[in-house]
Amino acid sequence: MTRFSFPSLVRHAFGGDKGWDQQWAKPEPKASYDVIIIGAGGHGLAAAYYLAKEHNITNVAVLEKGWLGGGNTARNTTVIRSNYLYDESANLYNHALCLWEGLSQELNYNLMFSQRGVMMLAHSEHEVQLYKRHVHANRLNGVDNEWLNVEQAKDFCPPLNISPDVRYPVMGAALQRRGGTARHDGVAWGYARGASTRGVHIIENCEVLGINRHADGSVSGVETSRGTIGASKIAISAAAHSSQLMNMAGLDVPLECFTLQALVSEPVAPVFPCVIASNTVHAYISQSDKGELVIGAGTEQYVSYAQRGPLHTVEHTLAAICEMFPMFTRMKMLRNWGGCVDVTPDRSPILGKTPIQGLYLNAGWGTGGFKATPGAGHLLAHTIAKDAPHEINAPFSLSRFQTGRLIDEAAAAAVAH
Ligand code: FAD
Ligand code: PYC
Repeated sequence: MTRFSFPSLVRHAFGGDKGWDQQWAKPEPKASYDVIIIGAGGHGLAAAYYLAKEHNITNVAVLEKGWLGGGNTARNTTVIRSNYLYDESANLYNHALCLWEGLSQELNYNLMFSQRGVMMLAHSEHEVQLYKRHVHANRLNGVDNEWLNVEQAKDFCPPLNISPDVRYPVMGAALQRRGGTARHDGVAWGYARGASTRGVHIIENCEVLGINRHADGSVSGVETSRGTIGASKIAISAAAHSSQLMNMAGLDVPLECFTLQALVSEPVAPVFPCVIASNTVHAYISQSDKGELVIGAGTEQYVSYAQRGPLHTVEHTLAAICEMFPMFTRMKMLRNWGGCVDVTPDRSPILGKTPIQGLYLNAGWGTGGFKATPGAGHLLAHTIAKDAPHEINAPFSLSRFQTGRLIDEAAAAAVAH
């Protein structure tokens, strides 16, 4: 019988004896590909993986200006849920959640996906009504969500302070038990390995500087820091930089960027069983498998590409966390950072074709695109392969900002803004 030691099992789960960045090939760019995906975040890599796996399109390059998975994929707080209000969004995010549920097995990569439950706190009568509305709408869409009274919320998360004497007492909570967390970089690495083994070229340190077009307007390739590369299909999946790339193709898009901050504490023994978000006090929290408390703030109120934010926002968030969970008052924080998130006017993403033949856009995921990673990649791959959106992402077209058929999900964010 083969015997595995614990370290060897862990090594196996993360790709055997190879270092994390040796698990995919590092080819030189070719002169041309069938498909170019701009941005090797989780979304771009997932799209490449599904193009190869489900559509047999393997002559694909993923171009990344930095290193793989170093964008918002590396900066997010890994909250996964699908409790969005409208039918279109419930379908979209639930599609992603269903993919998450089998993804470690599919990629043979331990994504540490943990359905520990996401609880969203209500602190006012308005929020009670709002979250109850979400619960009913979700259940009609087959998305699990349940309303908890104050004592039930405390039972689910014992560290929660339910005293009526705090500034914003907890009045109840909406709980999605299938929600949870995953290892953020593992997702990028798992998809990268899966795509690379199927022949996809992942090319790091390759910044796209221009988008070339034929005389008939269709795309012909890109100018990059490593030379010109041809392709008849190009997908922009570059999060906060997507609008700049769309500008290179001559199109303006309704996207604005804001800084979103997060921080982690020193690691401690398991004390926090779930994910909790509170929009009213601008804070959310979970505990990683390493033991760190993972804490996030609300979005900054000014437009910026900065990947850092002001300290007073974080101080405000920590004050709120200490009031909700007094046992954390003396925790030490290890590090804090910011990411730049791209936001649409209706707070829903854009995922589909553009007016330019051969150009596809996946952007506008704002504060909530990590949870969507498998779904966004899957649907982007479908859209590229068929040159038409899947029925799930059809409502998320760029043209909705002309037709006015918006999907207003501002209230569904777990992040205050
Ligand atoms: P990215 O990972 O940013 O990938 C885009 C890539 O494109 C980058 O690697 C970038 O370098 C590359 N790129 C850009 N321009 C170019 C160019 N010109 N040429 C080549 N490459 C280029 N979402 C959740 O669902 N749950 C959360 O808990 C959550 N928490 C968050 C917390 C913070 C602090 C932040 C900042 C975001 C959070 N998000 C969360 C949002 C989530 O991180 C993003 O929506 C998601 O990671 C987007 O993935 P992506 O693959 O599209 O983007
Ligand atoms: O979309 O659930 C979310 C989220 C939580 C924290 C940041 N984004």
